[in-house]
Amino acid sequence: MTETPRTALTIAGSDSGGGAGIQADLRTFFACGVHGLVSLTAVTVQNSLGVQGFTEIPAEVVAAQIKAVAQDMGVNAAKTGMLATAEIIRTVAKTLDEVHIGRDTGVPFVVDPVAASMTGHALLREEALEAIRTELFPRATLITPNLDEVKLLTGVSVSDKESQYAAARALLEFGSTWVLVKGGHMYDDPHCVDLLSDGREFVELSGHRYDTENTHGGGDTMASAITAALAKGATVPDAVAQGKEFIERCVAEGYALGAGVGPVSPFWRLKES
Ligand code: PXL
Repeated sequence: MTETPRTALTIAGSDSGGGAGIQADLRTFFACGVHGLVSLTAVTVQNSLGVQGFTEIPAEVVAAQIKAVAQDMGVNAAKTGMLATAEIIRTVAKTLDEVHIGRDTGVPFVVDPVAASMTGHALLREEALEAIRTELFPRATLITPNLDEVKLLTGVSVSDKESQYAAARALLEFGSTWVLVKGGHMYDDPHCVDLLSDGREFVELSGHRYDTENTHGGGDTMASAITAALAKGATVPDAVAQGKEFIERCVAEGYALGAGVGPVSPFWRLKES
């Protein structure tokens, strides 16, 4: 009989263009060999040129999806992406406690604090930032902000190594076990250096910077690859190292689709296996 794979749950929004959101999460989970479970939070209307708008799913339906899959199928690791509203964030936090997912439960929980699309369209109502800080970060095994999200969440503008370390320390104050401050948006750095820390250990992960336009869904893909590795039992530093290696290949193999920004691609993993 076929062995049942480990499971990873994504709590996130849909991207009609198929490159970010739950679509990025599910294709990454598939490429990484874990079974993807979904709690849908919002439906965005978008293509390669940008987000035209979104509608959120009622908070009780977000909670019901989490409970339905957690109680029957079991969750080995979970992540959040676009959460849209403060009400959804508060409901997700309460529901994760009920089904025993989070930093103190043995089921790792990754928070990717998605605030806006790459083209700058808000994917989170402004008042919801505080709920991310107070409701989600204290429950998180790992948080994975990019530099725009770091600025929104802490006020720290990261421009060099020193400010990246300061941002990591400031973010850990909100209560996650680990923080990954992604340096990819420091465009004058020829490398993409991400900083991982739990407050004691500081690990710099350096990657190649590719000259490409096609980076849509990059953050979601990296967080999902990390979540998949955690679902398979990796430690946080090992899972992040695996996620970094994975996203680098996905960026290298991003493709043009539509007139705007194309998606990163996990297809290389399927060709290799
Ligand atoms: O990449 C961030 C993101 C997450 N989730 C959804 C998105 C986007 C970016 O556009 O549309 C649904």
